[in-house]
Amino acid sequence: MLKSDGKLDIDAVLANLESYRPRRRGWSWRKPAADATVGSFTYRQISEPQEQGVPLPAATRSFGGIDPQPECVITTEIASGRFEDDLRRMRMAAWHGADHLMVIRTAGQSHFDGLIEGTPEGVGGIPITRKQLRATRKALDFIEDEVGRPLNFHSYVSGVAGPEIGVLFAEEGVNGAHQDPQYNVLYRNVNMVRSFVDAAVAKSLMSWAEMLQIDGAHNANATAREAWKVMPELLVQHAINTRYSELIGMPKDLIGLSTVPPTAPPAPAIFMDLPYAVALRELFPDCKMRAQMNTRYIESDTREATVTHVLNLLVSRLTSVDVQSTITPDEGRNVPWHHFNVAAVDTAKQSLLGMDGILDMVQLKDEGVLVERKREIIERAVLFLEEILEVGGYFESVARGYFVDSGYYPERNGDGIARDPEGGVAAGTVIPRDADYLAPVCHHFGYNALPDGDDGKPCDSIGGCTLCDPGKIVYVDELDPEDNVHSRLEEKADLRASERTRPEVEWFGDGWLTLNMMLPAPEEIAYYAALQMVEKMGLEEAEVIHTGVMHPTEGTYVEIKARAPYDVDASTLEIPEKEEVLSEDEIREEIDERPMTVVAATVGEDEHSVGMREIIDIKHGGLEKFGVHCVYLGTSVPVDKAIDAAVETDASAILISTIITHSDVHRKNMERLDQLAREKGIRDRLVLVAGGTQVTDDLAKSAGLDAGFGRGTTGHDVASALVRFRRDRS
Ligand code: Z97
Repeated sequence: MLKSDGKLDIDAVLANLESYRPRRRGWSWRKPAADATVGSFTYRQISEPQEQGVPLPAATRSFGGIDPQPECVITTEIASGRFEDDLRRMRMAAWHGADHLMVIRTAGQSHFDGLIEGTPEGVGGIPITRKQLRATRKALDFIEDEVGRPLNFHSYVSGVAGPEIGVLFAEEGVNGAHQDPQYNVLYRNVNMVRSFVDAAVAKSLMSWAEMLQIDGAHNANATAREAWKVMPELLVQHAINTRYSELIGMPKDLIGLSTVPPTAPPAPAIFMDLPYAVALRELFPDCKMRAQMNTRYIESDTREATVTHVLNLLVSRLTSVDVQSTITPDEGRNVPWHHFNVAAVDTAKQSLLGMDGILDMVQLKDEGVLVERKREIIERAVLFLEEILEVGGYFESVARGYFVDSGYYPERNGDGIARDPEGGVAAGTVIPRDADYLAPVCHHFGYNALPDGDDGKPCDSIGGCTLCDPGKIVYVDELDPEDNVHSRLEEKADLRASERTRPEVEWFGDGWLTLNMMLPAPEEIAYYAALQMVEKMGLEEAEVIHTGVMHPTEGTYVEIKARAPYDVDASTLEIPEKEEVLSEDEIREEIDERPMTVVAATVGEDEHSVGMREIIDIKHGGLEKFGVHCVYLGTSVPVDKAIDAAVETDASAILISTIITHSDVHRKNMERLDQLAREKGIRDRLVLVAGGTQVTDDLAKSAGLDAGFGRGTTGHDVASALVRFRRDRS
């Protein structure tokens, strides 16, 4: 059994996979919310809520933990390279609001010319296999029960094994896939005839399986020397794949266009990208838009990548988006890590919610530069298509290197990707079907012999195919005795079974951690100094993953990844019991009903006032914010004055603050406060609290006070404690 309150039980996922069947097929969209009001806010573009999840940080602290979900699907791209770790990453991302789990193989699937079994890790990652598809879909069933909404599982149909992958995906309930024959031709040098024939088969199967298709146009911006110049070509690539898919019978609402804005910082991004986005939507009004940020210029700076992502989200909100992709903000390092997957999902969620309803307030102009630029891009694309027809068609135009040329069409620089229609991987492997040809499954594309005189299904003659009768699917488990999921799990079996914990960024307990530091040195010195420092910390395999120049001589920000060769035994930790902090609303309501006055002072001969002001002033979220009436006496206040003021104002608490600690003066002041309150006979009705950098709760209590607050305390913490104390006493 999989347990909701514990870690994902990988062994339970792997058990009985031979009898696992996916519980549905096809893509799922989010359902518009029945109630548009969530907590204090009303939205215009949200969907039904999740049952469980992790809200945005501010929502947790200040808005009662609400977690509104935008109306469009949010993608996370998973690429840990080990499917057993992908599952955990999917769970984390789903809890933050991702419902499209897109698995990238770190090994190019296109390089495999057939299907393999098991879950071999091989060189650089795990290829597509039935076992890992099943395990993933099974884990997703469990995770979707946890979050209370459908989760879409997505992968890629590419390479000369494309038709086999199409069948496999249809059999195993995969919900979405990239499929675009142009990708194979241009980037994987698969023979063009073979690639288009294979695509017809794969698209036909995907249509039966009701999978959402995403095309490959975006690879042109990722590859082009100057990404923004490929705008006309992008429209052409979308058009070719969309029309081809339609002709094969794919419904338009399952055809997703991979729309990627062609610019990145420091370009005037919206000015250039918005006309492109408007053009795309105008040309393909019935298709779905899958929006992804531009990755062509992504560097190791996560801040920069995040802004690029947010600008893309603005385009999404100003036009329309059905699926919002979330390239992880560390894509530039080629290692998208767990916490960055989650960060990117949160960026999308936050931005989409933040721009909720924007088009109810602003309108895109239907005249002027937006329209002119849109028209210009479309005209260039139409001219491109006309030229393709003139020279004899798509194959000939690829042969001439028309695609991914660095010129802004009709300009050409002659550096496009040229492929030979007679060449490439698997050239000459397409042959006509015989009259009695029987495809391995129904819903194969093209001619498929029917039993004589029968108008049933082709597979009737063999008593059903694996799509019509899944009982016929043959499940083959791990074949390699060494390179398999069980041996990988075995390596970490001790750690999994123990209470020990190690950092990780990619795989369970891999020991990797990231560190950041700011060094007052030029970049080169900072680089090497940082490495030496990390070595002194006892970390291993240190590598600088990012440097940011603050000023050529004044300072450099450095990010490092390194491996911790040790772990911590959780059972040895002494974790202090945490006092639960009341919510802001609860405190405010209570103070509203029963007003509270407190006296506050920095006592003794101490002129520090900042800490105390932070705790009481409304500006910094102090006690005043909750409606507490604060009588602030100032600095260097004698302790007896604080007591007198409390009597005069009928205060329910005294807050004293001391920073100076020589001769233990902070402790003596606390003891004196308690003692004076007793002498006056008012100790019972007063809550006495001390604060300061050297104060701890234990110290204050041992000095006779009710509570002590040290570094990091907020007004919210103190307000919560005061309300609780007053409740206990009444
Ligand atoms: C995305 N960020 O989300 P191979 N077919 C098409 C593709 O675009 C791809 C493959 C197959 C990107 C990441 C990059 N694209 C994905 C149309 C990959 C996979 O099996 O690795 O050769 O190709 O779109």
